[in-house]
Amino acid sequence: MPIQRRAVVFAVLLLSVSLAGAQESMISGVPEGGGLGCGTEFYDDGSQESGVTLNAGNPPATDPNFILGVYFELADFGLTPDDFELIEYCTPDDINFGLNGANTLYVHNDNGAGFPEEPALHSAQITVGMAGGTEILPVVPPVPLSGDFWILNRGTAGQDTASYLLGLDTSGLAGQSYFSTTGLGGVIASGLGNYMIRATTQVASFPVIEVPTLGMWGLVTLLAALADAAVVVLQRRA
Ligand SMILES: [Ca+2]
Repeated sequence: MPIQRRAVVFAVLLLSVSLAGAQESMISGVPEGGGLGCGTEFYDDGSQESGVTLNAGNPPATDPNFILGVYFELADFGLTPDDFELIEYCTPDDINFGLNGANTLYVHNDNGAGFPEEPALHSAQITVGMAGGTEILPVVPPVPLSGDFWILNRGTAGQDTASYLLGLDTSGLAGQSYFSTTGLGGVIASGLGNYMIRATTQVASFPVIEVPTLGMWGLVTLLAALADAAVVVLQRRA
């Protein structure tokens, strides 16, 4: 990266403005197009205007208490509890922020009170920050979802400290994006926009239970066996 550009990026990071909450910050970079065309459940508009991080300039990518996540409520999408499963999730990487690194996304059930609960149902690594394009994360085999759920970008041991970042849609505010600096129980609604994580679900593929077909001779044999058993019982009682 040219020295001037690196300096601009560094300055942008230092000047990041926290608009809501103490440590949720918007960061800026160079848009390189793209657009998020994936997902069946989402709250963003598909175009990434910015990025969001926590503790701008020193994002705690290794601390699991630091969380950027989307709360997916079934009622918003006409989904029925216990009737669907997650097959994929995705996030954009359409802006060059001049930094690049691994982040880890986690899928959690809601605890019924509007907070994600342990344990994570699925996790996958993404690489964001250099406009690498949409990250699509397949879930194989699909994960059954019993109700409202969350997908979180959460600090994870071993990650690059400077890489904690998530795509941000500032075109609206759906109210389903949350951040935390104190773990799962401390999530707070974002005031910056919609964090860009999308889910793809399908109607659950329940396991098929095989019922053996008896046929005529099988049925006769079964009835004969039951009759024998009845005779034995009667003889014992006599
Ligand atoms: Ca947008």
